[in-house]
Amino acid sequence: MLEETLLIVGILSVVFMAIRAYVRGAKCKSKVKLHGKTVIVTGSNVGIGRATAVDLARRGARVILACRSQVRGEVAVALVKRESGSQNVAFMQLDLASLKSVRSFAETFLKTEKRLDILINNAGVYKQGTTEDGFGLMFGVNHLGHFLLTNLLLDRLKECAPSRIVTVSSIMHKYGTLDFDTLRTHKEFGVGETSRSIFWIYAHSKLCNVLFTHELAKRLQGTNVTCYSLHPGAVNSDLNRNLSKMTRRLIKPITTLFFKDVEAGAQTSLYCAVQEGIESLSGRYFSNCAVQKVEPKAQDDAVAKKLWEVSETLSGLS
Ligand SMILES: NC(=O)c1ccc[n+]([C@@H]2O[C@H](COP(=O)([O-])OP(=O)(O)OC[C@H]3O[C@@H](n4cnc5c(N)ncnc54)[C@H](OP(=O)(O)O)[C@@H]3O)[C@@H](O)[C@H]2O)c1
Ligand SMILES: *[C@@H]1O[C@H](CO)[C@@H](O)[C@H](O)[C@H]1NC(C)=O
Ligand SMILES: CC(=O)N[C@H]1CO[C@H](CO)[C@@H](O)[C@@H]1O
Repeated sequence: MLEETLLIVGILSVVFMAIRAYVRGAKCKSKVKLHGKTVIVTGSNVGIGRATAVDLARRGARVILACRSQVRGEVAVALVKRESGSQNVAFMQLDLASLKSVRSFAETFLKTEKRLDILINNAGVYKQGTTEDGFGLMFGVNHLGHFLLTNLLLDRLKECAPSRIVTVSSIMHKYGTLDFDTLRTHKEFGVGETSRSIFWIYAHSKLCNVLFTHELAKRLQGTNVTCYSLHPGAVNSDLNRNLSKMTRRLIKPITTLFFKDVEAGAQTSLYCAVQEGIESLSGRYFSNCAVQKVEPKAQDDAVAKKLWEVSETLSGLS
């Protein structure tokens, strides 16, 4: 009886470890060091962003944690310093749900920092709400705030070329559509009143990430600044924090077994940020540390250009 139990426990552990190893996915193998380089990671006080920041700090980069909460940001700075063994980590306040905050972040950054070599647009929300400027929270934070931020930092990135812009999208972009009529008549682009609409609006915002990167690459031709969008994998993070307690309890066994931990979830962001030799893939979408094909709607030149122009207007750039 005891032997049988031990055997079953043994087999289950091996199966569990095999599944976990498979789930972990590809690893960024680049050994590139980043001494003398400066990196910004948005939304880096927890989750994929913080794991990304730790790795970049280990490589010797000066890492700026661009987070909306001073308290959570400072706590994260201490943690990233401890885990990376680097002291070259700093917090700078950035609330992507406020265009004013984005502008003041960029202003402070450009005044106080000399370089910008890698910008990682990582912050994201999956929840209902409205930004300070009256946009839907998911459109405002996931797309528009990062659109403005990137544009305000573009000259510095060009001065420091070769440099890179990495935008964390999601496989959910496949369910997204871009309805410019909705955007014209409802500038908030959806607030997310029901759990169904939250799903769809999140998907739209993640499609924006892919199309933004597509158009950005064109505009950056000849500058040695390159850009990439990506899916990090299904990652066990706090992104689901706004789901009900019941739902979170229900999906817990699934996420524990089948979702990546945040270190594994950071690998494709890191790959896009540092991997040597991917410059010719600027504008493309990555997953599991490899470039992926996307559907026509996610590489539509005309739609990407229109999204850019609409975003310029909405963010007050033009
Ligand atoms: N987890 C997944 O399975 C998965 C799958 C596909 C794509 N993604 C994408 O991966 C990225 C990282 O997500 P995660 O899974 O690491 O989620 P997370 O643990 O919830 O982290 C999200 C980060 O974004 C920050 N953030 C939210 N609103 C912000 C705002 N207004 N201004 C500045 N920062 C803000 C959060 O800060 P606070 O702590 O202050 O809220 C947090 O640091 C997101 O873009 C997400 O869409 C995740
Ligand atoms: C881009 O990089 C190449 C190769 O290093 C260099 O020859 C070229 O001058 C650079 N172009 C710009 C605009 O910096
Ligand atoms: C379950 C849960 O936390 N729901 C919250 C999701 O976010 C909205 C707006 O931020 C809150 O009103 C809900 O209570």
